[in-house]
Amino acid sequence: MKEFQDHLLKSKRIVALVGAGLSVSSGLPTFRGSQGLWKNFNMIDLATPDAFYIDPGLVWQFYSWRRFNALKAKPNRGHKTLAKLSMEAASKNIEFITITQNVDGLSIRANHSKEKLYEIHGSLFDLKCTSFMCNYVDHDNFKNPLTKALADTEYEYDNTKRKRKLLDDDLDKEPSLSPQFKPVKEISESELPQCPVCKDGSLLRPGVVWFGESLPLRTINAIDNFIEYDKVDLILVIGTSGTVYPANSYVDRVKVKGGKVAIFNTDIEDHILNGEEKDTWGFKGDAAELLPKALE
Ligand code: BV8
Repeated sequence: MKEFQDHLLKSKRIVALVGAGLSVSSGLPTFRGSQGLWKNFNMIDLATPDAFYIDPGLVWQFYSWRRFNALKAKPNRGHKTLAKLSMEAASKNIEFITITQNVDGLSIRANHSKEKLYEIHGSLFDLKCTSFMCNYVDHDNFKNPLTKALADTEYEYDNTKRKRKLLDDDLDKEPSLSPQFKPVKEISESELPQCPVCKDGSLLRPGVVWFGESLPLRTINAIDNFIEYDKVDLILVIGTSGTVYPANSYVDRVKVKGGKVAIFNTDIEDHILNGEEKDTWGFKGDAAELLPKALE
């Protein structure tokens, strides 16, 4: 940790790349560790335009369940540490940004500086019209449930059992949770969130980036500029499996320009933990516990 902290103190340009693991301590499930958690569906299979086209009622129940749990969740010490760094960076003459793949809104609620936070996959609390002719977007809509029919998706994601297992090696095994969900039910389009502007009553959809959809260009350009403009001294890779493109491309882009990497994850390969990976530190554990120790 000392070598890392020495480098941190010298770093003038830092990027934090955040994934679902940062929100685990706030009680929210990851994508990878939660296969089949949501009513025997793979969450990845629900985060696609096709899934929404085929069964908007099912996808809206999935997102209503995630909105409910994200609203119930509280930012943890990991979110707050990054937020504090974002607020203090300028006074320490540090250029800092957080790139989050998470859509749970917890970084903003932790008072992270808005202009230094890039929610590259959007937010559960943004809604947008599905009609090509309409550009209606509703930001920061925390109404819960969004419609009467979606009220039944207020399930508790009961991860108390997981908490005890948080650092166990069997984290990747199927969570031994009995699904706490009522059966997914048929919901007609008329009972789903509708665009208030469109005359033809188009559906609203969650303002997130689904698999197969491109990320907001403005966001991508801003991140590219930050990474390419000048050498990033350090990228903090926090609670992410690195499976999703283009988020996962940022680590190599920093490394190839001479930046160093610090990984905070409950699941880290031995060669990284043993310091065998060049310019890479690995800190195994819960990001909510590790970040305050490492960064404050
Ligand atoms: C794009 C929003 C191009 C929705 C998300 C093959 C087929 C089809 C597509 C592709 C393909 N190959 C590549 C692609 C592209 C695809 C992709 O990467 N697919 C992957 C699955 C292979 N990418 C895209 O489609 C992207 N778009 O490429 O556009 C394009 C260009 C022009 C025109 C059209 C298209 C869009 C990707 C965005 C998808 N949307 N989210 C929603 O959230 O519902 S991504 C989604 O996955 C979430 O954001 C989530 O964050 C992410 C999963 O990643 P992680 O955050 O890393 O989460 P994960 O569960 O995987 O890992 C958790 C980690 O935490 C683990 O390592 C675990 O060990 C660790 N952990 C657990 N507990 C803790 C912890 N760490 C610390 N502390 C703890 N306590």
